[in-house]
Amino acid sequence: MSATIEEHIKMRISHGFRVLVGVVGVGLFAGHAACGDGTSAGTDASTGADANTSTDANMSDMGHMPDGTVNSQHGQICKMLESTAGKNPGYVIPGVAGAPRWGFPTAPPATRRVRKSWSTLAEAEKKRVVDAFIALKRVTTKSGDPGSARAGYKSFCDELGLGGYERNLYDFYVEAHVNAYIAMMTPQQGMMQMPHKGPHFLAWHRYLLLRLEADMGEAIGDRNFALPYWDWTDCYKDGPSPKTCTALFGSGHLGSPGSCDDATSSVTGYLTDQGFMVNVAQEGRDPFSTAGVKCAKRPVRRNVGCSTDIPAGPPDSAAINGIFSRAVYDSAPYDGCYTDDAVSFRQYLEGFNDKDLVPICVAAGCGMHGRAHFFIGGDVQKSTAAPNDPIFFLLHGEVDRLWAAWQEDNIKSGDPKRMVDSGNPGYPKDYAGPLFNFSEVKASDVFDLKALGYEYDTLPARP
Ligand SMILES: [Cu+2]
Repeated sequence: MSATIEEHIKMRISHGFRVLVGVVGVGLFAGHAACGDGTSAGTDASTGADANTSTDANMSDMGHMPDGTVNSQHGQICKMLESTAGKNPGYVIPGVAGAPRWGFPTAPPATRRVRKSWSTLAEAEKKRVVDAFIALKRVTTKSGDPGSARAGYKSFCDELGLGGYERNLYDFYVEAHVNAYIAMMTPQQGMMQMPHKGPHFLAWHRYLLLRLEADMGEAIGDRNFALPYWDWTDCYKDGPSPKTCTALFGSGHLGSPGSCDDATSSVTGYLTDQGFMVNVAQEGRDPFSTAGVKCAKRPVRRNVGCSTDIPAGPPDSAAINGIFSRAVYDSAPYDGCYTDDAVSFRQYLEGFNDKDLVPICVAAGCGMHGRAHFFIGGDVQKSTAAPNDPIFFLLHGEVDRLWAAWQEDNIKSGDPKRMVDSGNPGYPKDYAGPLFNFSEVKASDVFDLKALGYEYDTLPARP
């Protein structure tokens, strides 16, 4: 079994990545040999009565698997990658190669933008943030707004003949995120460039937010606009196993948390009332192909607190504390299949769990960032088009903030080994290279957030 998988992976990697395979070959194939072990356990059918939910989970953003052990997880994630081998030689790239560095300061900024916790904003400030998201939907190639030229990206909807929509600066981010999955493990995106399940996870999303933040600021005419973040621990104000998060939702801004009665529960409230609609989504079993791309207008979907196969609530402070004991940024084989007691910071924060978390969280992908996605449900959980819900960007603001805190600790430690690459000890230097779809930026360009002109109002207390 593992030999077959290795052949598939080799096929996907193809000639363009032979050098890369040479460098990380041992780790890469060690990882996928282990995937074979998990696959042979054949647990993907053992999802029981919860089959529908499980199918949704299989195609989710996090590669979460609903049942069983780490080994079955390990097998299924790799199995999905295997199933895509050779299928998508001609996906489209929605980005613009060589595009300007959105959001990058041209000189050291005199003042830094301060990203604040969503729950500390006044109602009017929350509304203004939502207005900025809505404004991006209105920046089209024809609108003539500043930045409208950047809305001229290639869209899956056009390329696949599914009917177009008016391309705009918001849906660029949705398409870029879908594309990040479809291109996984292709010649265009080797393992070390994967925006998910690899070392670039944090850098790629940091850059995505940086660009979006600059676009939002431009759209509302405020160059100092700072994107707020969702402090996951705020939801525990609702109780020890929160089923909702009153700190996050509101009919006057982000809208309703949705309902558990309906898997396609639509967001109601200001966001939807102002005409914020999904234009391009991804549904279906295979997040690594274009087969599940859907192009139809509809409201955002949410099912907050409805997932039953993870602990209730987003990551709590105990879970968050766990990341600060991870001394190494990332470790071989640098993938989402890897599980080890010494799991790296990136793997832990992305949500591929250490074995010691199995009892509370049996599935790789339901820890940390993955768990937050599951808590929101709907578009954020069930699709690679997770950025369709603006909450996605607040969620990733928290991920970025936790990385910032971890970086600060490692820089402060004074240990020269820990200071390598601006506080990313263990960062695989050979892979600090260009980001997928944004080749104008290297991962190492975004390591130092202060040089990028922003900071967080607070960093979490460390254990
Ligand atoms: Cu993502």
